[in-house]
Amino acid sequence: MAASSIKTIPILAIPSFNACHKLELLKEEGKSLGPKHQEGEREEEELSYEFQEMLESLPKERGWRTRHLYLFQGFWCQSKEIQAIMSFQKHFKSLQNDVLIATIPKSGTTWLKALTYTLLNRDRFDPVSSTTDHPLFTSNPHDLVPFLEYKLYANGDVPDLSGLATPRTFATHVPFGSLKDSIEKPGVKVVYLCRNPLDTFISSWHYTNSIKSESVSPVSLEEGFDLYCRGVVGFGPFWEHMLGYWKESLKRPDKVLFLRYEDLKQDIESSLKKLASFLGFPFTEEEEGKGVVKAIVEMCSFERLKKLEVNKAGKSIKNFENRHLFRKGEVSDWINYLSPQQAERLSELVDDKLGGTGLTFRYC
Ligand code: PAP
Repeated sequence: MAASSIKTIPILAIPSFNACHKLELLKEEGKSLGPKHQEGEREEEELSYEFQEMLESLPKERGWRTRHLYLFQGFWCQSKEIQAIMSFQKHFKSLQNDVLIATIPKSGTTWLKALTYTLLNRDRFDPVSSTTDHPLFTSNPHDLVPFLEYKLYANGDVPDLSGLATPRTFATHVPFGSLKDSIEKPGVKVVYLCRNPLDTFISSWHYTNSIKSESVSPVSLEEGFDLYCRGVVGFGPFWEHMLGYWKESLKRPDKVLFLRYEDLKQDIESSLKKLASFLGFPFTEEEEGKGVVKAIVEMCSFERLKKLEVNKAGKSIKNFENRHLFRKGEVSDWINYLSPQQAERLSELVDDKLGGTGLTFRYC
């Protein structure tokens, strides 16, 4: 299932006369898409005027990586992602047995993609005998399991997904409520990975400041913390994101598997076996005897992935450098950044929002 084999059909509307006219006016005013414009500004200016008008009708806040986050369908999102989400909601047709990996950013998406890809493709690419020829050694996990909104439907494209190997495996950061009909086909499985909000915040803060455009001022820890606690973070509020998938996993445990990053860190072999069984590809005794589980765990480990050339020097999502996806990979790094008061405020917020739902976290 080479992501590179996916063909895309551009469907960006040809600008109306009115829009073209506005473009000319902007050029005259010196506001055109010149090279002096930085990525963060360009992201919004590349959008059609009709779309920009729609954006203007949405509540907005300062963005972490781009100028603004917009409140779209009840969650905070960047403009380009909104365009892609609208395209995927309109055009994506799920097939029986599709697998969808869902996370809020910085919960361990890259790790879960690596594990899922390696386990689902173990007949084609034997993890035990693979030395250097496994796709995971030359491709970042984000290229093996593409995001609906960052890759497949980005820029208004409508991809032709008919030639993909099955089970087709995709990923999304979109909250459960906005997946709409895309997972309702029988046999479609959703795997949600969650991480304690204190570590997720610190990971998000580091990442967005590492990849943001120069035209967007850095988000200080205090400012980011305040935005995060107010729910203003990509695909947030985080508590609503988590609760959407959590409730669905309780209602339909055969459809939605709810995993926690901290549990994977504590016992990755058990978590991997649970994942394989949920997806309908359990490990046989023979495979376990041959060391397949251990081989997958090792291949997908933070230490192994971080050292690969593709993850040191390559670029995947939106052309951001892969190396930023492999920072520390630990539980409780928040202790090194948050004051006791901040930690208390965020834990109280988590208790307030998630208390009584049965969803709890380990922070250390
Ligand atoms: P994404 O949602 O933007 O794709 P995601 O992969 O969820 O990002 O987040 C990266 C985090 O997962 C990083 O956490 P940190 O900032 O606290 O270090 C990264 O280190 C961690 N991570 C990446 N790969 C692995 C892995 N194989 N095992 C454990 N953690 C990992």
